[in-house]
Amino acid sequence: MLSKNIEKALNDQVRIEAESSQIYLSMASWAEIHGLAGIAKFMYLQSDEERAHMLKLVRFINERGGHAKVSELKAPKTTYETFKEVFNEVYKHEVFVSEAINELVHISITEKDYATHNFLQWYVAEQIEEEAQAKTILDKINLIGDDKGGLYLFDRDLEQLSTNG
Ligand code: OFO
Repeated sequence: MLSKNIEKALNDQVRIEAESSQIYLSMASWAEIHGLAGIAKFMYLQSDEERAHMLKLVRFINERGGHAKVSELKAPKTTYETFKEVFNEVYKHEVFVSEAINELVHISITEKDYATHNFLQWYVAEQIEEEAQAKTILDKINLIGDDKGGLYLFDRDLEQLSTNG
């Protein structure tokens, strides 16, 4: 059974994951109308993944005797100056999500809720991966600079990344 405190903290994370999905969906749409098909595909996929993260939390909360709540979401930004700005924001956002997960882990330890603690380990591992991926992509972007040919290849790379995994 979840304590009220943990239930609330998990519900806050439901909202964060839902907002992450909206942010990446908005980035996908921006990339799509700017002819960046690879980036769009990558972002649509990220958006689906974030929704899956949200659903996993919803099911866990309910399974543990809580009530997962679907709440109002903050509207994401709709326009970006450059694709570099997009990925800077992805990286910053993933760091923010990792901090939120860490805080949740901390609460689960203080409350001695080891079932929740165990459940959260999947998110800890996922955040390590997502932060690393965002960082690798940013490093690539910094290598490309303003080179148009580089952007073309980068977009194609992301298309492949979204197809392979
Ligand atoms: Fe939900 O994994 Fe990123 O944010």
